[in-house]
Amino acid sequence: MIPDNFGALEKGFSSTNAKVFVLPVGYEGTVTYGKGASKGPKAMIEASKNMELYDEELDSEPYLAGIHTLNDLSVKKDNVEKAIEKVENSVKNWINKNKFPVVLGGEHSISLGAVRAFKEKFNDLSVLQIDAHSDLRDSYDKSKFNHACVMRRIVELCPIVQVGIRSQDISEVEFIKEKKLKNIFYAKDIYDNDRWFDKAIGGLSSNVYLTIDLDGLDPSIMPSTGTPEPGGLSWYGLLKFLRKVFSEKNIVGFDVVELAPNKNNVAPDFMAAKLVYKIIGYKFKK
Ligand SMILES: [Mn+2]
Repeated sequence: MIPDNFGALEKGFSSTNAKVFVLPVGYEGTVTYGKGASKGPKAMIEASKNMELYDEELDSEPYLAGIHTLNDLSVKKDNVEKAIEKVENSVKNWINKNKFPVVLGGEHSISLGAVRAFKEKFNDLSVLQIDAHSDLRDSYDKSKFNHACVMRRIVELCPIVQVGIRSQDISEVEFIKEKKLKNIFYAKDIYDNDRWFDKAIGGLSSNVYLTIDLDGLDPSIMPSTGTPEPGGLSWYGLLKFLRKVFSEKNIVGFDVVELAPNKNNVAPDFMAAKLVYKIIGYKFKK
């Protein structure tokens, strides 16, 4: 019987003594187009069970830090604010126990709960977002907590750096101008070079929460998202950037959201799982 947890780890590495706590949040309530994000966490965990645990880039075995997988946080579909609050309370609980939380989505709106929890603990918190969309609308579909508004709610709490952006509404562009937001790295400017790395990292404070909407990656490699956009980040491009971020900043926790799995193509599920594992490796590499 294969252990049913992230990485299919034996008890010694998956108990509550682990440093990393994986919090699956299969919440999907405000998604506007392609559905299926509620199945994202399960698909990532399933894929992770078939993943090799040695990392050749780091020459290490990231699971040795211990990875504990929690039960999915079940939340009613029609109550996004409740979902955000539940994520906040759960994350707060684990950071107070000195765990490193990894939130698996689910739709992007849940990231707000994690950011609220970290903001309480780290006054200087900033948020690094990988995404095709800037998610800066004030409200959408009559809700201020729609997944298209998540970064607007977050920027009300702390500074943000946005990477991979290539899909916006004019109201978001006006907001960016009005607030003089400087740290938006458009896909069109960054896809073929690394010159932006230092500037992007320079926009972050020392304690950083990382939120990865998988549609930040190119749909040729990550088609399993509700709102795919052409011209996204590459696998190695993203990893190279993240590795530099981890070498210069203290990442306090992260999420990977918006995986809408397609049972006819499991490669994106494996990619999402591997991304989570890579990031755990960057965090805990000796
Ligand atoms: Mn997005």
